[in-house]
Amino acid sequence: MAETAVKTKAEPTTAAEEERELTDGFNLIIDALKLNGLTTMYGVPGIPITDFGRMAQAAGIRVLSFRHEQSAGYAAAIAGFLTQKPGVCLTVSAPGFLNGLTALAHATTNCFPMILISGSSEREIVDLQQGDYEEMDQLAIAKPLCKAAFRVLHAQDIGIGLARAIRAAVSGRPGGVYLDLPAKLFGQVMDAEAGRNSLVKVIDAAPAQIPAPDAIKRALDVLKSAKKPLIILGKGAAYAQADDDIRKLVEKSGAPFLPMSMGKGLLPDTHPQCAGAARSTVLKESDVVLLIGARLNWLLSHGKGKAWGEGRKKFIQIDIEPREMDSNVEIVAPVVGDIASSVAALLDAMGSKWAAAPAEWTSAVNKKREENVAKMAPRLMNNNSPMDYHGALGVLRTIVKERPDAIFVNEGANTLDLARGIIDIYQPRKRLDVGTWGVMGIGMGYAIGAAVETGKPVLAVEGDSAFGFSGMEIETICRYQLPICIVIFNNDGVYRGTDVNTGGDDPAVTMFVKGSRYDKMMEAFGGVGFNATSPDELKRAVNTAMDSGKPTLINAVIDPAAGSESGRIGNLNPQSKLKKK
Ligand code: ADP
Ligand code: TPW
Repeated sequence: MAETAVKTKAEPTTAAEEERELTDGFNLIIDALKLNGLTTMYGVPGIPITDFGRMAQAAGIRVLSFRHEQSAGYAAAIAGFLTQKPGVCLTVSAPGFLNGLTALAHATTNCFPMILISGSSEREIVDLQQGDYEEMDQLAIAKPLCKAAFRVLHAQDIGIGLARAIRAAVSGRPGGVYLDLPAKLFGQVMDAEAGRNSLVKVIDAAPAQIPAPDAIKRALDVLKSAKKPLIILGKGAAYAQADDDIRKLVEKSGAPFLPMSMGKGLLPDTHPQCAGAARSTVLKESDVVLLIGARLNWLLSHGKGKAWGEGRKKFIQIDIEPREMDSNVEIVAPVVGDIASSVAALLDAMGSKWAAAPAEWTSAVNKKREENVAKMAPRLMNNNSPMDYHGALGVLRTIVKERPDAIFVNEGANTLDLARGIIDIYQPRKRLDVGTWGVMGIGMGYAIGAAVETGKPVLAVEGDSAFGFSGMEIETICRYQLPICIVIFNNDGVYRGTDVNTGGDDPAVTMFVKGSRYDKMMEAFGGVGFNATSPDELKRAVNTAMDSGKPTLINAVIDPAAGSESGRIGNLNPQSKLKKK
């Protein structure tokens, strides 16, 4: 492509040039996105991307405008998880970019493919730090927080720039990619045919990574030697969309399986091999553990210590990222490959005569599971008012059972931890939550992204604090008329609503306005609001919402004394050894 074919919008065109068909940065970005099947964007408009959003919309791209970039970014992140295509978030420069960056970092941490596209200020001014409108060296700031970051300066490089972003996001371990588009780029004019020729349709963006036959043999030798095998299914396994083979592998092995939070539903939580209700037993007592798309990070107590019975386990790990192996403890059988190829290879090599896990082990796990389920059952049936978590979650559990293809979004502390344990999930990728960082604020972005990408109804169960991080997006939900039902577990505060300030008249640090009516917020935007004070009322309200498909928010009044500090992870709070004042 000759340099002379590129002009900025401001430069006059010659008569000969006017004869030619021309294109510009705006159109080339749109064409490049469409060529690669990226037909949905989540963002917030403003200089320099407002017209770009309008033009994209006019060209048939679905552009969902949010009230805050962080929520738009979370929508894009979960779109990536659900579709295996990078979710696209579009923001303005500096502050908009920074708002979106949290979500990009979150996507990277959770291994979700996403592209954050931000407009940026004039390079010449930014580099000399002369104080441009929303000046910021965005590329430099994004780099350490994402998987890859690129800037496109010339219209003829848009095709390659987007191709690089797509490949970086989805190949290998998926993650977040930043694409910096300076304001000037949008208006750059070039010959239309040359423009078309400069676009790239990415072929085989996430190539299969076939595991080595030796690695498969080693893994099966270790698995065969197990007396007490356990399979852990992480969100990488859910992402991989190898659902049938994963199910076959688990069933053929006969081993108990433990789903991580977003791995729930790969096999139903009610499957006879599911050890979710015997979690601590299987972690402690297993001797061989097969990890599929799950990291041995804090969520699995780093694979060692008390939670794992202090003993040394043999770990087999399937992961696309070679450096994940031995990250916390020794992996005796690393299987480096993509999950679909690896699970298929394992199944193939297991053949038809694979001996299922020893019955002594599986029946011991079943017994424990049944005991724990029976212990919990009566608590889930209480109709107390104000509600406790178990009473409220008991009815939601039945509703999810009756509507297994609804997507369940979940955040909070007690609201998260208890719902994870109590609410069974029946299909893959139906439970979306706070992920590796335990981040509050994903709720409305995830709900919107999930509804838009899948067309399925969404049930979002939110702590009142958690909801507050993205609450304004209920206007977005009403504007696009999405089939989302939000249930807020309102216990008047963060964790609980009973904290007292021992040093003055200000409310305690974890307290909110007592008796708030979040349902009224929804009504303000034309959505449906309910106030539910008992499990019976909650059940009626959720069923009405799910039947209608109308944007609905239910304020579920929870006993302020019901929760515990930080839910299940209170032990991570540092404690002062000094006497409290
Ligand atoms: P969880 O929090 O559910 O335990 P993690 O996010 O810790 O799950 O782990 C997901 C893992 O899955 C990551 O290590 C990532 O590299 C891996 N992964 C993601 N997609 C694939 C894939 N298609 N094939 C193989 N591994 C994958
Ligand atoms: C971005 C810290 C973890 S959980 C939580 C906070 C503020 C809210 C818990 O209260 P909630 O739920 O939602 O009312 P419940 O059921 O216990 O009453 N900022 C970010 N992420 C995190 N994780 C926090 C703060 C936190």
